[in-house]
Amino acid sequence: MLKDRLGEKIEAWRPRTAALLKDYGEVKVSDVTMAQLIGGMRGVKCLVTDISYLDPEEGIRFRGYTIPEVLAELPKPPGAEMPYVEGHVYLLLTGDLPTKSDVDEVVDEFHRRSQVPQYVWDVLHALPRDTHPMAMFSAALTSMERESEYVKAYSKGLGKMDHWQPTLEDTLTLWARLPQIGATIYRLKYRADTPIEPDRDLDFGANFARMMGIDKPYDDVSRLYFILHSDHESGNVSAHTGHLVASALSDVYYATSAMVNGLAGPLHGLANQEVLRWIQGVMSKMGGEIPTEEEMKEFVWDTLNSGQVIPGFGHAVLRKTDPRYSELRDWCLKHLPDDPIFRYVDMLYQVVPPILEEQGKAKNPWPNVDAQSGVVQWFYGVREYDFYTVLFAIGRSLGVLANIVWDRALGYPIERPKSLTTDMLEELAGIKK
Ligand code: NMX
Ligand code: MLT
Repeated sequence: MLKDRLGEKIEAWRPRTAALLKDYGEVKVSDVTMAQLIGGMRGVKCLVTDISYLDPEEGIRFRGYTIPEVLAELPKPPGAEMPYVEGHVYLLLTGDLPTKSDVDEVVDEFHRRSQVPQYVWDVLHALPRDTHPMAMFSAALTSMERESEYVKAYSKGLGKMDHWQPTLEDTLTLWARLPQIGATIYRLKYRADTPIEPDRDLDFGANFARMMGIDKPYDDVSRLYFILHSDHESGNVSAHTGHLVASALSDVYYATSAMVNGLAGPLHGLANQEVLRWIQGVMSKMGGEIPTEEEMKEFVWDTLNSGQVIPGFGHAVLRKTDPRYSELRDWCLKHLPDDPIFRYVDMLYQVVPPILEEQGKAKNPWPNVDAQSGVVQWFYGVREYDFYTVLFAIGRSLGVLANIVWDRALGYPIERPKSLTTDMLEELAGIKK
């Protein structure tokens, strides 16, 4: 059983955290400079997670496995190119590669918990039809807060060491419902409110594709997409927000909704919609023609000179092409090499990095995942690009909630860093007495 396996892992892990805290609590991990304080805490080592680690040169590893390793090692549904999302969930939670029967158990768990309450659909219908899909998604999640098993257990008096158990309950229920909530928002907003019921024989990715109303290989696209976006260590806005909110012992419905709100910013997850919006702008100026490299360079410079960022490029930690970008590019090269939008995206890969280098501001001129993810969705018929960040959010919830379960298991306290005033900084700098 997943819960028993996780329980064993947690029991074995706790003494490690306890020893670090008790015997090595004074060991210095990081210094903080003035620039880091004012500059978004870039590079300050102040969070702990074992779910994933981001190396600036190599990219993300999930539980120690690179993206190609994860895609190769996790069990796959019969005939599928991409692994079960449920297997990835097992890996994120336990740190172990699952067997096929481990995966089957998670598939069953999700089916058992997947019934979305009617009031969620009522909430979504009550919102104005031009509400952004991320706001709809966030509202749907918050509305389910009344279901929290954690809140019920806490109000009865829950020992600190047991907090992870009802948190896991809530987590599994929330994960099980996300594909239907996401797909139903899509069908409500862009397909004349024609929701498609889930099929309880299908896995997470295939069910999502079915409920979106899109044929194969969109099931594999969905599996790939959710796995790639699942986690990016803990400092990014969505992961950090989820962790921060949960540290107040807010339940996972609140924490996930908050995570979604953070992901909805254009410098973070919303960049995937911005990439397609930017490309569409260029296409309409070009009358649908593919620009020459020289013309594309002009569009890029125009954007930069008007003070905007080039969406999908740059990163706070990465210093190379994002391996998630490379994985999606490989998918495009295999399945849609001649797609006109892919040709735009690929031309941007050639054109943008040297321009960002010449401009000399961005520390990383290379593309991130968002530069390459929208084109895949577009190709399979999801052309309403303001929906793309919901897909990111479904994926990101996998890592964020796995982290929250472990935060509770290891008893991490409420997060509360210290702030200083500008006067104090000027005193530290010696400018002011
Ligand atoms: N286009 C133009 N300018 C850029 C870009 C870009 N793609 N990336 C960084 N810069 C600028 C940045 O705005 C800053 O300018 P200023 O000094 O005038 O404020 C300067 O370069 C230094 O920024 P960095 O230290 O390189 O980047 P930072 O760590 O602050 O921010 C991002 C990282 C990802 C927010 C930034 O690269 C960016 O805005 N990229 C475009 C938006 C994007 O693709 N976001 C998605 C990130 C991935 N995700 O999914 O979340
Ligand atoms: C992410 O996946 O969260 C983004 O690449 C942003 C980040 O890691 O800073």
